[in-house]
Amino acid sequence: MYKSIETILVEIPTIRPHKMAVATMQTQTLVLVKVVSEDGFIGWGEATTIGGLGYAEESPESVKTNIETYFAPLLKSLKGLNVAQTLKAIQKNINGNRFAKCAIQTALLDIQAQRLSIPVSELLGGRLRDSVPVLWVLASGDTEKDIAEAQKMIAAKRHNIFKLKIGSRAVEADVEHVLAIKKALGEDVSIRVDVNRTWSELNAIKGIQALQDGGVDLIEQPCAIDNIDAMQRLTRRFDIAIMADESLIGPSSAYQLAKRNAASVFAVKVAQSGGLIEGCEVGKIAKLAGIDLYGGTMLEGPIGTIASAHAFSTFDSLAYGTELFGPLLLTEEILKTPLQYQNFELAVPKTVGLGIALDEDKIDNLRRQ
Ligand code: MUC
Ligand code: MG
Repeated sequence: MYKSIETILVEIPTIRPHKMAVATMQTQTLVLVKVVSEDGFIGWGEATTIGGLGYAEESPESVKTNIETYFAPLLKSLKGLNVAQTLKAIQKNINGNRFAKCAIQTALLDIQAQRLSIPVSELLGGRLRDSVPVLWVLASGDTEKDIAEAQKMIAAKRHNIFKLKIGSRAVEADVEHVLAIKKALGEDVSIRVDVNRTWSELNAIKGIQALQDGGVDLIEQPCAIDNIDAMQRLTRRFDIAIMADESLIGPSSAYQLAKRNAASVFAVKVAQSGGLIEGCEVGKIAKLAGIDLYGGTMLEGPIGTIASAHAFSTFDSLAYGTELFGPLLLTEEILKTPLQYQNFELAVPKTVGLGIALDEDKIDNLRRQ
């Protein structure tokens, strides 16, 4: 059924240093997976992460090794199965490795959607929208530079919602930085913050109170990944939206977080969920629990970004929009036609499969040797 599975690491410098509490990125390593089926279709998937092992449990190198050593031989050995049965066989034979599983699943769905002449969104239950709102992340590390960057984005109609990466300075310094940006951009511009799990619960109470009073709209992952009790208490204590990001790793954890009222918003990431299908399952759990949705990113390049957009286009409500800006942070384009960002939104292609065409010469030039 599948005759070749190739994992390619591509190194692309970012347009500026991207400073987060978990890592400062100057280059992003895209993890691209190309699958060729025996009936002649080519499917692409992506398993990009942030900061090596700084963010999640899989690194670009572990994904490549595990796909080559375990996923590829398994896929080549499976005969006569449909996509659902193939994914089931992967689940049965391979534990963990959500990013690698997401990349392989994306490529198989890309192939199947091409075979059926439909966009990937239609395999996932069907799109409810043809574009998704996209915010921008301010992470230069400098307040004045961030304000200037945001003003440029608003003027160009690229983004009008901003997320600020905080958590590496003292709470007071972070609050001062965020509120200066909020004041400069004005009432109508939504400001959210991502603490990337660095606050203790006491620091969180102090920081969230000040940010809520200052007009910030959302606090992302204030406390440690496993500190669900703190997330629950903060969600109950404050009116401001508290969003789970790193604590949310697929449908079972979505169920646990929902059951414990440990977030008012879920940041759905297809790689963290273990695939596009599982990302949609997280969306369903949120819907049933009355939790709002936000489309997250692992700062993927265009493949993971558009795959996520296909999944998020099927969500009933996407109350907090998305952060699918990954390709815009990179200095090189690996598509023959870039993704379409306009009027503060990203278009979800209507053509078959993922609806993108890779520039394989460019990929060859950028690949890690
Ligand atoms: C994260 O924690 O949300 C998403 C956007 C960004 O700048 O960093 C990522 C990771
Ligand atoms: Mg986050």
